[in-house]
Amino acid sequence: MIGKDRFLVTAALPYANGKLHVGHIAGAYLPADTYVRFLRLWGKEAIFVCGSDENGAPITVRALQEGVSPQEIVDRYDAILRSSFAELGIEFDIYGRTHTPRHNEVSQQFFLRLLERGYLAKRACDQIYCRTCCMFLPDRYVEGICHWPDCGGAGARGDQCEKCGRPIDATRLLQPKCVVCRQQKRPAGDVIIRTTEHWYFLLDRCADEIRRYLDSHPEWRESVRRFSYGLLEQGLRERAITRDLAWGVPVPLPEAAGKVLYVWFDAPIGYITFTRVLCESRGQPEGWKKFWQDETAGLVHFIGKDNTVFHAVIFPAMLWAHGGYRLPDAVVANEFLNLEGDKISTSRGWAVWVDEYLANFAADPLRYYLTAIAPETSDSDFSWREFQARNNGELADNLGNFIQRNLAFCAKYFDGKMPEASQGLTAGAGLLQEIEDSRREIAEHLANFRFRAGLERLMRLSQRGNQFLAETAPWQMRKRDAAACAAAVHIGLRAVEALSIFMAPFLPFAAANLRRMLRLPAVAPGDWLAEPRLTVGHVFGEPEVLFPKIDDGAIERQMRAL
Ligand code: B3M
Ligand code: ZN
Repeated sequence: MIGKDRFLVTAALPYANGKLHVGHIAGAYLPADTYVRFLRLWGKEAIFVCGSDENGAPITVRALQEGVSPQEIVDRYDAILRSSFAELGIEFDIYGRTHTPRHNEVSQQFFLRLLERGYLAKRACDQIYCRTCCMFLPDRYVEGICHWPDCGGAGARGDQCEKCGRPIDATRLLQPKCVVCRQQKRPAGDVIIRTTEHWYFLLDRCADEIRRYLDSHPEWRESVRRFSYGLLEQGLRERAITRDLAWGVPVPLPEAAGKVLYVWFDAPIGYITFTRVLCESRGQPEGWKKFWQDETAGLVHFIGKDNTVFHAVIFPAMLWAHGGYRLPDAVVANEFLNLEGDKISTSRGWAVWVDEYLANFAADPLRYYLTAIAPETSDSDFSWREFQARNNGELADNLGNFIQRNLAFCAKYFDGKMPEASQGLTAGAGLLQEIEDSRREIAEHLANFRFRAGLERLMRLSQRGNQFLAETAPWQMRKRDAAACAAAVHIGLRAVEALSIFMAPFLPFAAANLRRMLRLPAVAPGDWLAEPRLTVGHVFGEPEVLFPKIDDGAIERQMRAL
């Protein structure tokens, strides 16, 4: 896919009913941002699309809990989400909102097209109704025992079982309970099954196409393929895509008053809405089509694994059933991040919140750590002690140290100017080759969504640089062979320049600081493959500490706050 010229990269739309924690960032947003930054450095056109997921039950129930309007909830959290992403350097080209007239219009058109093409059917159906709340309960707000015979897990929600991950029919949940009542600390609501009518997406009719689609992507991560084929084996079933709720995208049919589109129907369409709004804002109202209708573009979704069913099966089926759309090239799903050995839980407050992290630490150490332990193929664990160790022992003592030593040495003995490079320094030839090997191998890893491996390869280049300094010891060589010393420092600084580019997708803030120290322009599209800019006599800026160490006290305060 890396051969394509332009890319649309999306990250799962976070619900605008809560703050972001490190699990969200590790799950989808950080790898997506790293990937987009790399694509641009590689010389590709890339647009990065995300936005607040503002419709659906998660919002209405939070509003009920707080006794405020859903609009107040989404306004509050949309602002918090935006600032958290910005401060982490997760930079979208558009960060939209789904509770907007424009998104309603795009979603309703999509719905009517499916209806016209015969992929929707109206069905009377039984739904869980809470007589205490006087409302039909959305899936996420019914909880009970999973109805899959080989699971039977407790805590299954009305849409998906947390234990086996399979889709749930809320009316088949065993011992259903109303979550809204529980959260309102009321006695368990009087939950009954009541008949209503909803429109169903005939997903079962898309099974053959979805199988062909999955078969065409053997390169996808095994976890996504296994889960998606598993759903096909169980048999795809039609899914209700409307709800008896006041908050959401109104169903565009006269007989559907009081009903809205199911949030998981409209949310993925948000990727299309936001692409259209972005292209219109750039004076290219038809520009969205070169991403959504043109296979020569790369279309990549970044998600957490609990969103796999919607991104690898249901949304592609919607796009196919609608007609005129191409299907995504890649669905990159990370597994879960745990915290100090336990599952992150917003309800239990067991989380490291992004805004609280940023009040105490810089963004890059978190970006570094979350990439270094990224749950790409299995769950991983955030530990404050390890966070400190990796910042101090790797970012500071390896990468920061190598950069610092070269610039400080150059400032002290070469007047802060890029020294002459004489030939014949074999050790230097090894490091120059290591730079070229890293350029190719890091790119290969990032182009294939292997972010941990890409970062490890970057750190290996820096380690090799530190070894080079130890082997050549320019501070000793200076007295006996000034030319060879100059060559060693020249080559070390070439490695520093290469690192300023290769680290940029992972550590954008440090890369920008380093470029300033090098008196080089900020990294720009295509720099990954560009010729080195540093020439003999280039004047450097003052070296500064790129990665300050984190002391025990700062970590102990965080651990106590958990
Ligand atoms: N907001 C679910 C989630 O945050 C949902 C993602 C929508 S992506 C179209 O896990
Ligand atoms: Zn209730």
